[in-house]
Amino acid sequence: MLDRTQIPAGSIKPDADSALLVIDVQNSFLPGGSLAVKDGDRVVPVINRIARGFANVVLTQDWHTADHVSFAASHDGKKPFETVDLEYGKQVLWPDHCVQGTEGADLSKELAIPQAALIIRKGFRKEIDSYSAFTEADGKTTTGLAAYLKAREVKRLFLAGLATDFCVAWSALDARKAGFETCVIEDACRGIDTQGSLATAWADMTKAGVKRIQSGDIVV
Ligand code: VGL
Ligand code: ZN
Repeated sequence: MLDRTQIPAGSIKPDADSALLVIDVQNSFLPGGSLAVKDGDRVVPVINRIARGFANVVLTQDWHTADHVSFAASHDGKKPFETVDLEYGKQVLWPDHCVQGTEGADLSKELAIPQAALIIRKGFRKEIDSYSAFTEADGKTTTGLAAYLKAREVKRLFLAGLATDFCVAWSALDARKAGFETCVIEDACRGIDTQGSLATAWADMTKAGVKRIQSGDIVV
């Protein structure tokens, strides 16, 4: 049985209908950051290399208030990686991260994608998180990204960044819901992997028709 390796290396050529979405490559998620993703910095050279093949690039930035509902510190007696039930569903609680205007929220200085045309900030309202670049955690408030991409006649999305099992996966699932062909570039992402989240995310993405590719599959 063939698996994703059936896509020959170097066989995908980004075209005018393609866009690269670079998710949350921010200091808080990089080594030394408050919610450091293991080997998170390793995605940066991979992303910089493939980005050269894309005319359309959108960056995202997790952008929380200092007292954000997704922070464990905002809930008495709760610790990071525990969960709470909120109006919009189950919320994993995190260490404070990506606070608006702080260094942790800055994009990595090592990212080299000068042609990036748009930065989408998300999770900027105190009461509601947004892992997804498309729709906030209430499942209905839009960031406007799908409409932007459709207005630009983008049909095919490639996702890279942090973290595979949260903001990348939720963005990829919403991209499918919005009707985009969606590829996640596995080696251009790293996961947090709490309570089985990485395996669950890949299972959900596969079921939704998200393609799992490697950076070497892309012609740049
Ligand atoms: C993320 C946890 C909390 C992410 C953002 O970028 O994947 N994860 N906020
Ligand atoms: Zn966050």
